[in-house]
Amino acid sequence: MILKAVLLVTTFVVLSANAKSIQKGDQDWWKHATFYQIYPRSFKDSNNDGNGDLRGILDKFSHLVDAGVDGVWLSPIYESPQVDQGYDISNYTAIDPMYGTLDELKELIATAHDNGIRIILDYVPNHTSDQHAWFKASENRTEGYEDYYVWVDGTPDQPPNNWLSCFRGSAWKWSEKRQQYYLHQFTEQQPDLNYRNPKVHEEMKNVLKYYLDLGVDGFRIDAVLYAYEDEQLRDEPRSNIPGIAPDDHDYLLPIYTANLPETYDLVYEWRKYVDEYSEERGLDAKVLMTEVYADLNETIPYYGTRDGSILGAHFTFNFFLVKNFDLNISTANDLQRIVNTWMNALPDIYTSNWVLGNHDNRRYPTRLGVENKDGFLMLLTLLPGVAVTYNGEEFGQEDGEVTYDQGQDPSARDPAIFEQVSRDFERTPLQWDNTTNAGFNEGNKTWLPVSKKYHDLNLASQLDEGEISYFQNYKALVRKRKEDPARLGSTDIWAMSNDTIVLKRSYEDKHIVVAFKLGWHNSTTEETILVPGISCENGTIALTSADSKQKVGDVVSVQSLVLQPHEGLVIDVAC
Ligand SMILES: *[C@@H]1O[C@H](CO)[C@@H](O)[C@H](O)[C@H]1NC(C)=O
Ligand SMILES: *[C@@H]1O[C@H](CO)[C@@H](O)[C@H](O)[C@H]1NC(C)=O
Ligand SMILES: *[C@@H]1O[C@H](CO)[C@@H](O)[C@H](O)[C@H]1NC(C)=O
Ligand SMILES: *[C@@H]1O[C@H](CO)[C@@H](O)[C@H](O)[C@H]1NC(C)=O
Ligand SMILES: *[C@@H]1O[C@H](CO)[C@@H](O)[C@H](O)[C@H]1NC(C)=O
Ligand SMILES: *[C@@H]1O[C@H](CO)[C@@H](O)[C@H](O)[C@H]1NC(C)=O
Ligand SMILES: *[C@@H]1O[C@H](CO)[C@@H](O)[C@H](O)[C@H]1NC(C)=O
Ligand SMILES: *[C@@H]1O[C@H](CO)[C@@H](O)[C@H](O)[C@H]1NC(C)=O
Ligand SMILES: *[C@@H]1O[C@H](CO)[C@@H](O)[C@H](O)[C@H]1NC(C)=O
Ligand SMILES: CC(=O)N[C@H]1CO[C@H](CO)[C@@H](O)[C@@H]1O
Ligand SMILES: [Ca+2]
Ligand SMILES: [Ca+2]
Repeated sequence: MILKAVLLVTTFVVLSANAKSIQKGDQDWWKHATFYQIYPRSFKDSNNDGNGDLRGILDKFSHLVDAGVDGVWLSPIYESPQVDQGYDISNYTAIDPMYGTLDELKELIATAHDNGIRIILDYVPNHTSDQHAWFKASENRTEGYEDYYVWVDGTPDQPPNNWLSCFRGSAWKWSEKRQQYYLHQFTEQQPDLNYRNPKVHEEMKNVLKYYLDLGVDGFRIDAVLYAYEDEQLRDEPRSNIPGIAPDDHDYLLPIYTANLPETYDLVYEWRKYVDEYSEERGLDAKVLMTEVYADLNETIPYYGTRDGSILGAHFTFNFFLVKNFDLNISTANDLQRIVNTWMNALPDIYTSNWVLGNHDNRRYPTRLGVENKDGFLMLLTLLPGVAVTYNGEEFGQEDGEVTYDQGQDPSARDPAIFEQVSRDFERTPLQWDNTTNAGFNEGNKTWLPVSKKYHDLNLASQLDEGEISYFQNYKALVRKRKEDPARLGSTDIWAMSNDTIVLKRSYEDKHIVVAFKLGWHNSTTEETILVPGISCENGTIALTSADSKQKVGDVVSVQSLVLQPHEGLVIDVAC
């Protein structure tokens, strides 16, 4: 006990050296924030059981302070049988013992706030675990719980309709006990809650309140587009995408199981709830960010407006750089188009946001080319609005190596689809240093294998502030985001050729220019560009990609700027 107390004091002292505790009264704190997603199971394992945990996050908290992020979003830490890595929750208001205790969560919130960092929790409203007390009671037809889930009559061999689970096969599971089918849009251990029941709305608001009372600063809302389904249970039409197996979710067009109009209203209801909560108590805004993979025209309404005020999410994740950009076929023109399409669809009152990776997608250095990773980081951080970092991205971690036998992702339990579908590659443990298990723990086991790349690719090797490294660039870019042109400036983006993209952020007479020559069309030759829209001749190099020949502080001509393949430059211009 005494030892523990000493350790806590030490931690506090070390961190408070950098302390910039939260400025209360800043309602707009989130509008230009850098959010950092922690996937807790892979972050840091403090007790050598192979799984990352809350104590591990506390042990590494000084790294988040050093990185300079404004907010941390934790993927689920709640009690769960872990069928879908914690996205199958058996009790929303209990912490899974694998991750630690409620006291540790409280300590994490306090530590974060002492260091000026906000804490966002994951909120998983579409479904619970089949081990949740509500589901057990509902399956049992216990009074009051009968309609907590989507129950439909049928016979064991005839599901109610053709709907498919996101994780393959019918979305319906027969319950022997209740002699009815229940709906599950993910695994069969994840029964869908019934949002046509007002009691479910109450219960789920109580979950929000529970964590708001603990002082969290907002929620990332998981898979919300699946909240409602067609009441008439109509069959969905074929998508007619070639080569898709009949049990694959993409075999059908999800017109009756995703993005129903009621889903938007649900988000607006939660927004009202968190706004009222903070207004009544005189607190800073509590932020809602929604996870929706959909067409632009179905994504933007999650923000929602009426009479000039925003009704819905503070922002809904912009996944278009993740989903619509393919290293093999896309050009700088495509990149420009993806950025402009999003910006043009977004009314000025909405806050933009940019994402290159998360726990559901291949890590972007792997996806977009290891040599391109600095350039993409420059774009991600200097485009307007919120920037989101998936843990490990800040030091350039790449996908790990995972075999089928080592795989853990329930959506990929079939060797034929493993490589293509599994999300295990982006979930391997964080590579802290070049010690055993990359410093993730000291034990023999890890829940997913540590990537063999860790000997060369780890955070510790990038901590020297005097050397150009990916992490030093990350820190510098997070700081640069606070400068006027990045925070408030206008945005222009141009494709100069198939390979080269220029982003210009301008505020009064100050400009921040990102010039980036992507290297994927086998371009081996340098390219000379003229940065558009700038009247003076010279700028000063603020940052370079790792193997650039340019030096920070050098003066370069923006009228005739030479770029090498894969080179990314950030240039300050004043005129
Ligand atoms: C969830 O866990 C908390 C804390 O252990 C407990 O108080 C509560 O009754 C549980 N709720 C349900 C629905 O099981
Ligand atoms: C199941 O229902 C019976 C009868 O209504 C009730 O006595 C029992 O407590 C219920 N069990 C659960 C787990 O809800
Ligand atoms: C969104 O646009 C697509 C075409 O890109 C169209 O098929 C669809 O009906 C539109 N959806 C809505 C809700 O307007
Ligand atoms: C891109 O090309 C590489 C090499 O030609 C290939 O291995 C990879 O599967 C391709 N990726 C996609 C998404 O088509
Ligand atoms: C690793 O495994 C070996 C052999 O099973 C055991 O002797 C050793 O104590 C383990 N080390 C740790 C840190 O768990
Ligand atoms: C990492 O550690 C291994 C073994 O301890 C050593 O052989 C290797 O040179 C180290 N790599 C780097 C880049 O320091
Ligand atoms: C640019 O890309 C397009 C389409 O990928 C291709 O047709 C064209 O030849 C390329 N232009 C140059 C100059 O490489
Ligand atoms: C790049 O060059 C390699 C080897 O010269 C060739 O196999 C490949 O098709 C080229 N890729 C593109 C996109 O031109
Ligand atoms: C631009 O920089 C070059 C090289 O440092 C210098 O010779 C030139 O005078 C500068 N031009 C202007 C307009 O300052
Ligand atoms: C893209 C996606 O499906 N993200 C999450 C949605 O919810 C399911 C089930 O909760 C998770 O497995 C996914 O990670
Ligand atoms: Ca652990
Ligand atoms: Ca649902």
